[in-house]
Amino acid sequence: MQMTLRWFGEKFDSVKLWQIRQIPGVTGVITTLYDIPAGEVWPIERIKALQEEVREAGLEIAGIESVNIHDTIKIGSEEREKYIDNYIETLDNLGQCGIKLVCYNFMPVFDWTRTDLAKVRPDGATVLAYDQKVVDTIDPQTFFDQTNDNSNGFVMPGWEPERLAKVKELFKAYESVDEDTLFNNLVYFLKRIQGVCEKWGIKMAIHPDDPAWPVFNLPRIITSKEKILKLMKAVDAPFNGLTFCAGSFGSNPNNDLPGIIRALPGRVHFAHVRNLHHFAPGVFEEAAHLSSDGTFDLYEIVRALYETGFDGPIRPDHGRAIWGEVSMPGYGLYDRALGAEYILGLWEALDKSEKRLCSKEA
Ligand SMILES: [Mn+2]
Repeated sequence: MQMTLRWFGEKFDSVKLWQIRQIPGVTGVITTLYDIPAGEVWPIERIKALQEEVREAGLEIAGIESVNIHDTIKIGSEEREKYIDNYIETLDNLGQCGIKLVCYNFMPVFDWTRTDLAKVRPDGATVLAYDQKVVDTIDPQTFFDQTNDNSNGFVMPGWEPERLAKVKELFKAYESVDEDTLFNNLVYFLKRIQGVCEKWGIKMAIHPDDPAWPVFNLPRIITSKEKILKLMKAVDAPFNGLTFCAGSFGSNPNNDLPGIIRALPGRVHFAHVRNLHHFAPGVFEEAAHLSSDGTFDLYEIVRALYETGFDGPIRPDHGRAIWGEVSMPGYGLYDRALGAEYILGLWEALDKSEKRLCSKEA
C-alpha cells in the first residue's frame, strides 16, 4: 500500500507539493495534465516535466487520475477510432515514463454529482452533499451552471466548462445510448487498449459512478458488485481493474463496501477511502474520514484491503473544508491530511496485529 494525495497541478490546485511532502507517510501524488482536453494526446515532454516537478518535491507520481475518455468513445460513434488511437498514444507515452496506473470513469456527460458544495455542519465545517429531490426538480444546464458558480473559482474535475457549455448537445448525442450500449462501448474500448496496457504493465482502474444510480436519466453502469464483476469477466485480464471508491459505491447504502473489495482480489488497483453520512435514501453528505463521524465502518474497509493483499495506492478522498481553508470544494489540504493519517493508523494496527499473530503461531 502506498499513501498518496490527489494533486491537480501547480496552476490549478491551492495545495502545494511541499505541503503534501510534509504529511507523514504520504509518498506519492495522484495527478493529471488538467489542461489537456479529453481526447487529445498527452505529449511525452509534458509527462516528463510533470514527473520532474513532482520528483523535485521529494514525491513520485503514483498514478494518473484521470486520463478522461472522449464522449465519442462512450457514445460509440465512428469518430471514436481516432480518439481511442489518441488514448493508446497517451498510454504509450505514460508507459515509457514508467507510470503504470490510470484511473478513469465511463459516466456520460456529468462526472460526480453533488447538489451542495458547501453544506454547513454543526461544527462549522462545510462538506459536499447530495439530495436527489434537488436533482429531480432542476434541468441539467441550470445544474451545471450552479455547480460551476459555487466552486470557489476552481475548475472542478469532470466539470470542464468548454465541454459542458454544450450540455444540451451532449444530452442529444447520448439519446440512443442505453445501459447495454454504454457497457459494450466500454468493453470495446478496453479490448482496443489491452495491447498497450500489457506492453507496459499499465493497470486501468475504472472509477465507479457517483452517485451509484442514473442521474438525469443518463445510464450508469459501474454502480454495484454485480456490475463491476460483469465488467471484470467481460475483459478478464489483470490490466482491467477497479478504483475502489468508498464514497461512490457507498452512496447506495445497499452496497456492501468490504464485500466489493473481497469479491475482487487482485483487481482492485487503486483505492479512494472516505466516509459519508446517510440521512435517507438519496440524501447524504460527506463526513470526516473517522468511522464514528459517518455511516461507513472505515476499519472494515481498510481491513478488507489489507486482507486481500492490496498493494496499490490509497488516497483519502473528498475532505471537509475546515480551519478557514479555501480550496477546490472537497480538495483542501487539512482534512485530507487528517484522513491520510487515520487510514495509515488503521493500516499500521492491522499490520502489527497480523505480525504479532504470526510470531505467536511460529
Ligand atoms: Mn472517488
